[in-house]
Amino acid sequence: MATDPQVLLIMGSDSDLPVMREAADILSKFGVAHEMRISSAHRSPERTMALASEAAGRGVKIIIAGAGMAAHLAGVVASKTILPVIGVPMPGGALNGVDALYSTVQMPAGIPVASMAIGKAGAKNAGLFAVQILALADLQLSKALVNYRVEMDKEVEGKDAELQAH
Ligand code: RP5
Repeated sequence: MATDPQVLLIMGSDSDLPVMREAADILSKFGVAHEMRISSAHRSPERTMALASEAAGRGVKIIIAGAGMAAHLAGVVASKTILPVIGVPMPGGALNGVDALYSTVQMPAGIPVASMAIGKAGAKNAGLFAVQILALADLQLSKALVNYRVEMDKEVEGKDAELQAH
């Protein structure tokens, strides 16, 4: 993106991209400038730590980190920045994301990671959670979030009306 990113999305592998796009799509929908990067806590630890430690200086406000299996990415990123870090556990592998969920959510005291659900729902919520944090200091974003909820409510109502008609 041309504009300075407010949200930095880091994923451990390009295989995480289809899931992490859910977060990026939400950020695009709300007009939040973001940047997507691939960097692994295990395969490219120095690059990952540099991305995390340089983020605040680049104007980034929130980091979303998605990884699978022994998912240390969100925790490692959180250890190198005081920006809020939202973790997204990836599905797949022998344990289908439960390993990544535990790795992401079970942070020892002192270095928090806001862990979302496994997979696309978690990635989408990571995007929304980032927008909610930014909306604390942005009235336009908070209005857009209220509108998003109204639309969601209408959608459920529409589906219920359809069901009642049959
Ligand atoms: C993690 O290992 C990545 O985040 C990915 O979810 C998982 C598997 O990576 P690949 O073998 O598909 O590159 O580090």
